[in-house]
Amino acid sequence: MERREFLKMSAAMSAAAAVTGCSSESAQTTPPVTVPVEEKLNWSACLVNCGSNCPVKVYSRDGIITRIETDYAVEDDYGNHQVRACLRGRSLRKRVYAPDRLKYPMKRVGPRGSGQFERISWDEALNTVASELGRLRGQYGPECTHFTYHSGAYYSFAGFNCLARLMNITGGALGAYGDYSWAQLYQAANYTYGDANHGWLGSSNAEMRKSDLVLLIGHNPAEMRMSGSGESYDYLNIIQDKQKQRAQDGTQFKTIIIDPRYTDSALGKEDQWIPVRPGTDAALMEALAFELITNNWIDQSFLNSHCLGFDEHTLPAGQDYDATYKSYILDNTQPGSLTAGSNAKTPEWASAICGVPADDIRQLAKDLADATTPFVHIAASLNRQAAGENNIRACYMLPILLGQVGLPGTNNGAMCSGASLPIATMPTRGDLNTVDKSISFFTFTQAIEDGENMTVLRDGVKLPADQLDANGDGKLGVNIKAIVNYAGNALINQHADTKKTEALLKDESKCEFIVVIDNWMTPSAEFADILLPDINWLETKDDLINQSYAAGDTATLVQMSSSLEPMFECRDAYDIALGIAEIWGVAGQFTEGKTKQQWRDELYAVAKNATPELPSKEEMKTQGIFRKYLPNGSYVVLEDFRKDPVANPLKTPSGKIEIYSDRLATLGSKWELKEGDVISALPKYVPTWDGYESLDTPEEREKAAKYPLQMHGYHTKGRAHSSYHNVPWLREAVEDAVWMNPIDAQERGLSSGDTVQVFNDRGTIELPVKVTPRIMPGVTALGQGAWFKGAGKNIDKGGCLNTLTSQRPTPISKGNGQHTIRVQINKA
Ligand SMILES: Nc1nc2c(c(=O)[nH]1)N[C@H]1C(S)=C(S)[C@@H](COP(=O)(O)OP(=O)(O)OC[C@H]3O[C@@H](n4cnc5c(=O)[nH]c(N)nc54)[C@H](O)[C@@H]3O)O[C@H]1N2
Ligand SMILES: Nc1nc2c(c(=O)[nH]1)N[C@H]1C(S)=C(S)[C@@H](COP(=O)(O)OP(=O)(O)OC[C@H]3O[C@@H](n4cnc5c(=O)[nH]c(N)nc54)[C@H](O)[C@@H]3O)O[C@H]1N2
Ligand code: SF4
Ligand SMILES: [Mo]
Repeated sequence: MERREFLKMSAAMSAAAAVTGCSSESAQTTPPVTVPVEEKLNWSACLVNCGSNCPVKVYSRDGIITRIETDYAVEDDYGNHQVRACLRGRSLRKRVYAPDRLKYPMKRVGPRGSGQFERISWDEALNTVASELGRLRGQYGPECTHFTYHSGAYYSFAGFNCLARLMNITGGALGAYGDYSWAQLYQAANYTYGDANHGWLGSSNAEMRKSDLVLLIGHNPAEMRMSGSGESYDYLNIIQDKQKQRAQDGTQFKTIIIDPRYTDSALGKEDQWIPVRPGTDAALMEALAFELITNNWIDQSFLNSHCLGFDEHTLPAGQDYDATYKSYILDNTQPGSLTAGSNAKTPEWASAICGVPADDIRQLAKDLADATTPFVHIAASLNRQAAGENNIRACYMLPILLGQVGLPGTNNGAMCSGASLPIATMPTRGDLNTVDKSISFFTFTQAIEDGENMTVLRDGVKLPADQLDANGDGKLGVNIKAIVNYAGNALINQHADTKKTEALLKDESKCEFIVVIDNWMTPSAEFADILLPDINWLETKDDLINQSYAAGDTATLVQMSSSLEPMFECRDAYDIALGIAEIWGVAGQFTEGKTKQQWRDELYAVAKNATPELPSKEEMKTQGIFRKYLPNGSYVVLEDFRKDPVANPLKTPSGKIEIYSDRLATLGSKWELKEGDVISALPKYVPTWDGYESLDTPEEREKAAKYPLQMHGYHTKGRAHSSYHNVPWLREAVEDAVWMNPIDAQERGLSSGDTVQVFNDRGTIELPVKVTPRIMPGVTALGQGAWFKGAGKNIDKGGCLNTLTSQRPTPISKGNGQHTIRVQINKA
């Protein structure tokens, strides 16, 4: 059996090598194989976290993938169009047959992180996991167990939910709130619009069709929403139509992109690119506000009726004019006056910080005021900066000041809503979780180091009310002792400061047990004590998947079937969780007496019930995909609130859009903040650690001089995070190189292709440089997600961006400012 599977894998690898013209080690030793069998087609899906879950057509012979195709079942008419996979999905065959695919359960035999493993049986592996987790959970309580962040496999059935379910029915695990994507954005939304739903997801993409000015602030759909049916497709289709119409009859329409890089979303498709220094958008927004206010381009009646804290007309309780946004922007103390003080947020003031010429700021303000339906889209990239919460709040002010909220063709600044169709997922039984404490996802390394002493007011620990003292403070009281890392590479690669994480994880007295469940030998897998091989997406059968959380305007359901057997000894998460449940004697609770097939049929029935037009399971096996354009129609965010703010109040304490947040004023005065961290009632630009303007301390000034270049990350076409890194086709197609402006390159004597060292106090990476005017001077950028190769070494030649990033949490959400980086770059 095993030998046969090895032969199959070798055959697949040599087939892949024949296509690329490369030879892999195994290809040279492959015996000839006869492949007379009929080719089969199965629909499956790409389950990464890029916001889509594209269907893929998997052709196979005798259980070996022969080729991957994408959807072309319908004519490509927009609205009923093809849902095509991007370059990554199309390379899936290479990913399934990557040489580092995990084949058997393994245990660590060298020091942790050394990558030395030995094959063991599933019995031994599951018994070790069960006994180690049992031992630690018995000794420290279930709250010593932590699931590290994971977004590598969006299964609806045999995925993470099975492991969460196992933990919950046996006491639970330490909670983690927030995520690497949007933690700061959730808080900005929460404090401004009352809940994350009204600031996280905004109007649907289709509303752009009614807009005459689309402003993308750090939004780059062409690279980070690449699905052939996703947001990038909607965006391109809409702007192409609008630009055609403009050429024909002069209809007003403009697209403006604010980004330090000239992205693929631009490339001639934009009307204007405004490069901005990373982390300084808030200063730019304040100058735009200055222009809107002083030219009387604001919507005063909207500000009066729907907002709190703009000026003397909507004073927050107990405050006077000095506390309002208008007073702050104009730096004056006289209600009704437009006289500006010496600290007014003028275009000249902002220009020195954000790098946008003052005249361009004035023109942008005028363009926004002239537009009848401006559509403002702020990307999550701005929230991954040191003052992420304030960046997003500052940008929300544009549509708010203009009163362009809740109306057709507008957006309140949030990321576009994606269409979706309901499906059911494996129930996790969160109701049985006995652990009522949680930490911010980003502070798990701190909780390994010294969770016991992490507090509510300093570290953002969340405790139940009865565990808080009179001041509202309290300690977490436990360290993370056991980690379950499933379908995630955030144990080290995707988390910040890899060298610091490496040192922490290597100390086995701290986190005593780590189980990693993955498909490949990733940097996180190398830190496992027990390593379990999951099956691959293309090997799964009968999972109904929706098109994830950023599907764009076309909702899709995909039926995953397979003619492949799981390779080698791989097992899916359901079987892994059930195996441990059996050892712990809770198999009955885990299965509820149902077989796997019964679970899957039941979950399908729920989806079918919710969408009766969905074909039967059998029909879906051949049809593969079910699509529906705008199933709930186009959506305008805050439409009801706009119509009647009294009848449809927001969930903020005032029921209004809170420009001034009393809750944040309280947090700012009560929480223990690090030097330079600001939590302010009003959205405010503030200098930050490792920002363009350094913090005003001797150490920070010295650091800024030592590391003169700003750097920021971005989500590259070549990967979804670290996923797909091990596909050589993609490494060739999308070079991992640090982008640098010719002015900075000339100063350093660098040309494109030179190998450089990029370094700061946290570490050094080595990789090629790409010299290009597509990035502004003084700023450098690197696609995140390359695999860390710096364990035990001084230089990370893998070029993992997180070797340079900081674990210092952001002020409110205690989240990840991973786009805030300062470096120096020299020729290697
Ligand atoms: N190809 C691909 N697509 C992906 C992913 C992936 O890894 N690969 N990941 C997915 C996930 S989980 C997420 S959360 C999203 C992330 O989506 P985003 O957070 O929007 O993506 P980023 O690429 O980080 O940033 C988008 C753009 O913002 C710019 N930028 C960086 N800092 C600043 C700043 O301070 N101001 C301004 N104005 N612009 C700035 C970058 O140059 C980049 O072009 O992407 C999703 N899509
Ligand atoms: N510097 C910097 N760091 C960042 C970001 C940034 O912009 N800059 N972005 C952050 C963001 S927004 C996010 S969402 C995170 C993403 O961080 P992660 O959620 O860690 O995402 P991936 O790197 O894609 O890792 C997914 C893992 O799942 C594994 N996997 C894939 N399929 C399967 C499967 O079927 N079963 C199992 N068991 N495993 C599987 C992959 O091999 C991989 O190890 O990264 C964050 N890190
Ligand atoms: S990476 Fe995203 S866009 Fe590309 S195929 Fe996979 S799901 Fe689709
Ligand atoms: Mo993300």
